Amino acid sequence: MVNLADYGFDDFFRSQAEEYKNLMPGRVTGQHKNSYNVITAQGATAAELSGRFLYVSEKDEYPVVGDFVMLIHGEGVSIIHQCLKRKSFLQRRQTTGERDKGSAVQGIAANVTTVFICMSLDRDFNISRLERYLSVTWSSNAVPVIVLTKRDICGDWEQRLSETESAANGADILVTSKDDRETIDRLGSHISPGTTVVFAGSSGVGKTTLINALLQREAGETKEISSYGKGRHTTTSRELFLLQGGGCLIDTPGMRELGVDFGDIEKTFSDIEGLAIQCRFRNCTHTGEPECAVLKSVETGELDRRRYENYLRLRKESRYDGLSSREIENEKTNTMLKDIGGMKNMKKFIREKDRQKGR
Ligand SMILES: Nc1nc2c(ncn2[C@@H]2O[C@H](COP(=O)(O)OP(=O)(O)OP(=O)(O)O)[C@@H](O)[C@H]2O)c(=O)[nH]1
Ligand SMILES: [Mg+2]
Ligand SMILES: [Zn+2]
Repeated sequence: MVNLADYGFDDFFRSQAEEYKNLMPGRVTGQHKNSYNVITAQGATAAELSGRFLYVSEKDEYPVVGDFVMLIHGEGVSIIHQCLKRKSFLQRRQTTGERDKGSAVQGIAANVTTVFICMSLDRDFNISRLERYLSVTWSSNAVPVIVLTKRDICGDWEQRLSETESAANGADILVTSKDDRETIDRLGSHISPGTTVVFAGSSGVGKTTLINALLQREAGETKEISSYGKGRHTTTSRELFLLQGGGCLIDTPGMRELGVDFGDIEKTFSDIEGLAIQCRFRNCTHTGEPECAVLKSVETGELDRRRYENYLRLRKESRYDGLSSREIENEKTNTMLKDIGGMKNMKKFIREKDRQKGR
């Protein structure tokens, strides 16, 4: 018998589940192309979405690892009929190259308490990417913890730690090394019963290695790597594990790029937002207006230029953020017009159409 409470099934989910008298609750532990692995009180089962669910739901409403679902337990395959409301939802925007392949956003994990943002202290180290991960995490409703890995093979790790501290903006930072048990235990102390921690970060930074160490097991494939981010992903799917002392861990394949549509830029860059209060204009964009407190801080060196530029970059990517629905529509129209060659061309195009219609 499995106690679903160990998997984080609490009153929030229980009260939702009570509305479905004939269905059994379970948590998604694995996700494949057309099927899921789900853990229920009766044990692990393979499951598929019901025809009705597929019919009435949008793709981004489909369950992901970490979701609590309501199903009918079958002999072979169980059938999922409902996905319960989420406490948190970590999702990424697909980058431009991927966009045409499917929906614009992709769910990574649901009902996550903490995101361990894993970054290696050697070649993978990149503060701008960290700020990206922080933004996406803050907007998911989970709390970020920065995990710097591979301390053993980085000589000047203290320098990199202090760079990380200046970008963390309040998030906890842990430094680890796979063979240093003390650092692994410190990681474990951030995981408590009932919580769910997802390990995110580039391929090869050591996510699975850390999970194996925490689970004290050999399973979960890791691979020696010679190059980063070249598509040599060792972990190929997301998977949820139960930790002995309580708590759930989710392993994910490294992401090559992380778009920030839902990025909560304000929280990651609250220092810049704080400065902005002193700008002369309330709607200052900090890109050249007179008496701009942000630009002034960049000039005096108080605000790191790299951080300022990354802020502008991320803000531009997530420009729909914080706009009213009407403003979003306007924004999209402007982008569309820009895409086909600007307003002038659009007018020319309309005139040409009118001419053809003989107006
Ligand atoms: N020197 C050193 N090597 C490490 C450390 N942690 C992991 N590695 C090595 O880094 C390589 C990649 O580790 P993985 O755990 O597979 O990395 P991953 O983040 O799970 O990668 P993906 O599954 O592709 O996303 C393996 O060869 C590990 O042995 C560490 O602390 N120190
Ligand atoms: Mg892995
Ligand atoms: Zn300004």
